[in-house]
Amino acid sequence: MNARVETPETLRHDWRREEILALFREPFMDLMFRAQQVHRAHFDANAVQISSLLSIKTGRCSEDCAYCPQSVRHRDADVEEHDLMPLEEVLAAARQARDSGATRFCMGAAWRRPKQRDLEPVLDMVRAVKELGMETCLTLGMLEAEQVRQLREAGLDYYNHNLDTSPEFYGEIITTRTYQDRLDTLQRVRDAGISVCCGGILGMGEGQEDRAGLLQALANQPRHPDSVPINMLVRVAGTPLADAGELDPFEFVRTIAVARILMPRSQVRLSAGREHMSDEMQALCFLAGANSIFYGEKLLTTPNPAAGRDRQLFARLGLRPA
Ligand code: SAM
Ligand code: DTB
Ligand code: SF4
Repeated sequence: MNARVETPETLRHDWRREEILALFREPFMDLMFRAQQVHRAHFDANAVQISSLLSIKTGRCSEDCAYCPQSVRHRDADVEEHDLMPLEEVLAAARQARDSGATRFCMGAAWRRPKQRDLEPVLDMVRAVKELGMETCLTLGMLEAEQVRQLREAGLDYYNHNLDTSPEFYGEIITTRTYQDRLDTLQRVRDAGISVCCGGILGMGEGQEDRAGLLQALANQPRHPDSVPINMLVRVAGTPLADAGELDPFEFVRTIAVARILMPRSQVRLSAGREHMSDEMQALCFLAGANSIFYGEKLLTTPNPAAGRDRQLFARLGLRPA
């Protein structure tokens, strides 16, 4: 095994697919060891950053993302639709998240791209959540440069926009916007100096090639995303992926480990899908280099582990909120 620890000076943006696949094919123990070495060179291995999520506008989205219960095309998916929430309700949720230990508050809206009249109240939310002393994150779909500028001015810390999967598999999952559309929004966000949160979803029927392709696309951007959410597909009834086959849990853990090795200084977030993971599986993900989670009993529209279960897990593993 060729275990060279990555240092900031050797952050790479030229990963080849074959090199990444070679990492995926390493014996599990070797891969985990290497990921731990990289992880410990850059982070406190016992600290996990905690983010909390709120869906500020739910459902009736015009996009056709096959995994998503919020698409207007997936009428059989059961979500509680609502327009943009009032500021006071958002603030109450943020306060509660802060008081239970979250340091970042992530607000998501089911839009293809926000209109100007949508964005203005969201700017107020960013300002108000920052005043609570929390980091702010938004995920609103595609953005124009002027919108990014306004978000920057309001003090937004992070923008989440996922690549979701490899360029090759992408067309199987979404047809209403292109991979390049997503890369363009990410570039605008990066250029404005807002931290980028960008990751993907596993277990959508993609192959290992595609998981490697997703990580390649993430790592080979001009800067590694500051935060990399790795979601396990939540199979929601009424969506085209409701019956997707289960991904081998070890393959999920391997993907986290490879993400850690490729993007040594990024926060790798064990995101959606924890509700159906055992504590042992989550511990393996942390061992592979995941160092962030979503905390609180709801993601956007689907359940997340209850706060009590997470507190217990942290205590049993000796993990600390970062
Ligand atoms: N509409 C915006 C967008 O797509 O950019 C923001 C909200 S969207 C729900 C945020 C992300 O949640 C998606 O990019 C996708 O990666 C993730 N997501 C949505 N549904 C999911 C599911 N069923 N399982 C896992 N992740 C999911
Ligand atoms: C991300 O990568 N995962 C979060 C967040 N970014 C916005 C969303 C997960 C959503 C899971 C399905 C749902 O609850 O609707
Ligand atoms: Fe809309 Fe986002 Fe869901 Fe796609 S993932 S359907 S863009 S809310």
